Amino acid sequence: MHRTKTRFAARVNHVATALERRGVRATYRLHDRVLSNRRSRRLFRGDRPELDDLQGRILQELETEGYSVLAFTELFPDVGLREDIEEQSGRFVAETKAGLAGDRGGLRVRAGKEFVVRLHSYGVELSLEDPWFRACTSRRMLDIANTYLDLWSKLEYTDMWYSVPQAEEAERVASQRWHRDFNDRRLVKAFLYLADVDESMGPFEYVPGSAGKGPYASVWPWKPLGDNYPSQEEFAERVPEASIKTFTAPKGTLIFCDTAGFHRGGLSTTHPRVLATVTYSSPASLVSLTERSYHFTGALASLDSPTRFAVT
Ligand SMILES: O=C(O)CCC(=O)C(=O)O
Repeated sequence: MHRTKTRFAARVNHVATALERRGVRATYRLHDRVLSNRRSRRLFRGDRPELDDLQGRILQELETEGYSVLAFTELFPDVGLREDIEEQSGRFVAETKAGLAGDRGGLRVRAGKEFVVRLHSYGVELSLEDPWFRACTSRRMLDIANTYLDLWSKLEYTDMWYSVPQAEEAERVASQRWHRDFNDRRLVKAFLYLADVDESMGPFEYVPGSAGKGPYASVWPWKPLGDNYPSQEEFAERVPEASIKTFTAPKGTLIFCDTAGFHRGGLSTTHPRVLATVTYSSPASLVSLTERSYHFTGALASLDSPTRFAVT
């Protein structure tokens, strides 16, 4: 009897989940094609930013390859901002090391991704006092994301990550495995390395041409709530190793990437990999697939319209 009831409950649960997934997909498509994103595209096209040569190059590389790499100081020659971010990262690293050496109680980790300690995680209050957030909300970054997405985007997620070194024989889990991000069919992430990252430290890796209309876009193509983590064995059969870009790079490297394309990283077996990250996605994503990681507590009136749109 108990067995029958349990099986019945499992079936009900399965049907409910399937219906819910269908509902989420329909909501995403409706907001992408008609509701949220249409307005957001109109807002962007009515006030298109002028990109300088460097921003133009980043955009072009995002379009053709799905990524662009540069030194943070190329985009932000302001020494003060770089120093503030370094100081912020230094504090985060020191606190994380102390936490890892102690009872680990105060460390921010998410279930299933315990190998990454986060500065903020979700539900944090942020303002322009936060140096990395200041960079992410700057028009230097936002105009690139908005132009690539062809709409006023939402700054959905921002954080610093400390990837804790794992045992040599550790299996890849979660985002250490090849996947497409579930967030949106087209999105912009940026990663700022806050430590030199070598081959042993789980460098970010990407398959150029796996986003947009690239040659690998049709390999397990992006779909809302789609098959984002294919079998890694099948992945290796369909995506030759020669086509993978591995980002071993010095501290201060900034990587822009459309992570709707295939990527992985973060399995360090030697030193902690420390980076800052940000995600810009469409309003449709925020309505249906994702959750903003922070609450903006600064003065909204002091922000220009695209920035205010991005943080609210
Ligand atoms: O940690 C990495 O290098 C991969 C990150 C990732 O998969 C993501 O941000 O979606």
